[in-house]
Amino acid sequence: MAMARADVTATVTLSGPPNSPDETFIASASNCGEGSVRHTENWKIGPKGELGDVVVWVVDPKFGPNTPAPAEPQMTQIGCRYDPHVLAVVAGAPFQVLNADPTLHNVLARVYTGPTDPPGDTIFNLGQSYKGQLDQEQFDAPGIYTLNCNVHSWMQAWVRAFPHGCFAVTGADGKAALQLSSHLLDGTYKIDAWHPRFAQSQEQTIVVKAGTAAVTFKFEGAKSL
Ligand SMILES: [Cu+2]
Repeated sequence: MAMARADVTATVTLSGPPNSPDETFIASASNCGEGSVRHTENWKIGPKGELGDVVVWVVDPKFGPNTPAPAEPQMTQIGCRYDPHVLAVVAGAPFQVLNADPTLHNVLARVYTGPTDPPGDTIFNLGQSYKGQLDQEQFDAPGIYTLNCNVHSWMQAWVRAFPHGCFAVTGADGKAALQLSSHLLDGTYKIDAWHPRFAQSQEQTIVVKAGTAAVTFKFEGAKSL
């Protein structure tokens, strides 16, 4: 009997306190559906250090036949925040952008050039004026991009675009199952993880058998931006 194929799964934890913990601030905004007391969204850390908003991907995946196209992701503006805070997409493939607020947002997408440099080229600047407005956008090149809204200065999200669909983003439980990974050919792969508050590569090696492997990443708070 053939062994059932499962996903490549990742578990990500943070050890020690981060260098830039979240802070509370007052936002002046109407029709945002939330109070004016807000907090920055740098960290999603669980009780045991489970780290959310971490993008995990196979570096150079080799897929078997009949591998389906990955699901089309969506970025939602809700409560004058981006949901999710960190999104992964396939370069050259469309993703959806939804305004779920009864107010004007614009989505300014720029190239992320590093923690100390100003943002790079503008990729698109999408105005969304009404609740329910749904548009499609895409990033043609793999890379890291930031989204900002000029109406609500605190709104920020990250989008990481890949040349393939074998990636996932950890939830609040620090866990992720990489989409399409059950279609990987057996073999040895590099796998990496990225969180917006870290500059270092976390690359390690996994051996995938029957589409399955489990990997653990540990980020150190002391090395965070
Ligand atoms: Cu906005």
